[in-house]
Amino acid sequence: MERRVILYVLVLTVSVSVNVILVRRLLVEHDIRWFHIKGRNGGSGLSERTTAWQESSSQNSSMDEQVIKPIIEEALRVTPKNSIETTSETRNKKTNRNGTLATHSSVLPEAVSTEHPQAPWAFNVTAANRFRAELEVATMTLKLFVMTQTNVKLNGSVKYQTGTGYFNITKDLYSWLPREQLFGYKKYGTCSVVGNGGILLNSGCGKKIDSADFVIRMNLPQMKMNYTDDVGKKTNLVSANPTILRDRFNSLRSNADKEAFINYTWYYQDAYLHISAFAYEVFTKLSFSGYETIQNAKGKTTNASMVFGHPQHLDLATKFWKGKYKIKERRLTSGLYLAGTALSMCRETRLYGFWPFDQDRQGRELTHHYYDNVTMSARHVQIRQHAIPEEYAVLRGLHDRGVIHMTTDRCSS
Ligand SMILES: *[C@@H]1O[C@H](CO)[C@@H](O)[C@H](O)[C@H]1NC(C)=O
Ligand SMILES: *[C@@H]1O[C@H](CO)[C@@H](O)[C@H](O)[C@H]1NC(C)=O
Ligand SMILES: *[C@@H]1O[C@H](CO)[C@@H](O)[C@H](O)[C@H]1NC(C)=O
Ligand SMILES: *[C@@H]1O[C@H](CO)[C@@H](O)[C@H](O)[C@H]1NC(C)=O
Ligand SMILES: *[C@@H]1O[C@H](CO)[C@@H](O)[C@H](O)[C@H]1NC(C)=O
Ligand SMILES: *[C@@H]1O[C@H](CO)[C@@H](O)[C@H](O)[C@H]1NC(C)=O
Ligand SMILES: *[C@@H]1O[C@H](CO)[C@@H](O)[C@H](O)[C@H]1NC(C)=O
Ligand SMILES: *[C@@H]1O[C@H](CO)[C@@H](O)[C@H](O)[C@H]1NC(C)=O
Ligand SMILES: CC(=O)N[C@H]1CO[C@H](CO)[C@@H](O)[C@@H]1O
Repeated sequence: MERRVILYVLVLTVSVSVNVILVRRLLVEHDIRWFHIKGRNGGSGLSERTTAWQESSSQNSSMDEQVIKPIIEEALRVTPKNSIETTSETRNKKTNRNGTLATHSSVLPEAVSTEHPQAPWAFNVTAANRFRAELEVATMTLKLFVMTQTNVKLNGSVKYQTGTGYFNITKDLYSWLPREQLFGYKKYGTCSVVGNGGILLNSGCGKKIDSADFVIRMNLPQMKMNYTDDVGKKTNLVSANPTILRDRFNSLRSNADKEAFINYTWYYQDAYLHISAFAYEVFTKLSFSGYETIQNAKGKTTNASMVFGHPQHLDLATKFWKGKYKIKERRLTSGLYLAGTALSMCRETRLYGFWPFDQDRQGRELTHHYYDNVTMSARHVQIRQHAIPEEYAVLRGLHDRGVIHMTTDRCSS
């Protein structure tokens, strides 16, 4: 049967990442080598130095145990009686694969309509708690999600997620960091994690998305009024890929570029913009510029804040997902990264806009993003470092087990 390659496309938008060519170009464009220390053998005295994370884990491993032990205990506790669970039998009935997906049936992993009355779906609290605990132990979201004055040390260094470089934690950077982790383990009841897939257009899911306690979006998506019915308008955390600052805001070179960026953050209200400043060395300076731009305008022309993702967290999350599910890809998408992070932070994680197919179940042609007019097939050529179908299958599996919920259809009003 002919499998359509269109799959290599995506909903999750491009991640925390750029390709090598872009990296090289930027390295030349911005002379920013001085910003980081070279690798261990690069003669910068790094042999006696470790990352802040390594330091803290060796100096006080009891702290990790103290954090994690109750998590595990709680996960293993008996499921409360009043939790609603459907049987996996009910859930796994492939009732609605039928009909609507003729052309894709060979590649769709159970395209279950989550709104379908014949397949009542409910969170499996036991399964969710177990998976959350496993994920937390492996990725330490509670401790490491964003860089804080607790998980890095002044005059210490962090290791870049990619490559061998280190970055010294200067006084300035240190002063920019929040004192403690802002996003706790199971801190929120429900979270919406919003991918940018074309499936959201005309979905009517806006109200449902906004009804969550905490709304996570990715890659600074378009939030114009036009889309509110479909994607909502509430945002608590949004990832800001440095490539967006480069491509859409001209690397924040001029004041006009900065103003345009600040202006654009209006849509995110008082959200945290999460930037991976230490995934690639070439983007650190631009990320700092983003931070300063926001900070200078804060309370005046923007209410948003910027936080730096901890590269160690990104690294651990990458290892967890790739290792556990044998996903072969260069980089995780921000979709899977943030969905996993939400799983740690939220009791109930609901995903929207994750749908890597070029049609919906009714055969409607979908665009790549809900806000653009780019067809999936035109886009897929450009996305090579991610394994979107595999990631989708992983999330689908978690949905089927009641660990997360995926909405992949229109929302009934
Ligand atoms: C380790 O962490 C625990 C809990 O935060 C704290 O009580 C203890 O004093 C710490 N020990 C050291 C050596 O820092
Ligand atoms: C919920 O998940 C647990 C752990 O995976 C499993 O043992 C149990 O059968 C599930 N319950 C239902 C109703 O599916
Ligand atoms: C960090 O380094 C600066 C300059 O080298 C020094 O003045 C300061 O005391 C150091 N701070 C700490 C906490 O090590
Ligand atoms: C980083 O810190 C180390 C040790 O304190 C120092 O030798 C090195 O020059 C620093 N690098 C930068 C870029 O400031
Ligand atoms: C809504 O979309 C139309 C085109 O579809 C556009 O002309 C208009 O400017 C948009 N309005 C807003 C508020 O973005
Ligand atoms: C900022 O937004 C306002 C209102 O949407 C608009 O009038 C103004 O031109 C924008 N400024 C920039 C620099 O984009
Ligand atoms: C910031 O928040 C305040 C209080 O909600 C609001 O009045 C103001 O308009 C907001 N400013 C911006 C730039 O969004
Ligand atoms: C999207 O592209 C199609 C085909 O090029 C065109 O007919 C349609 O008007 C475009 N829609 C928008 C919103 O730009
Ligand atoms: C419209 C359609 O495709 N109907 C199919 C639904 O599934 C049954 C059993 O799998 C098929 O026999 C129908 O043809």
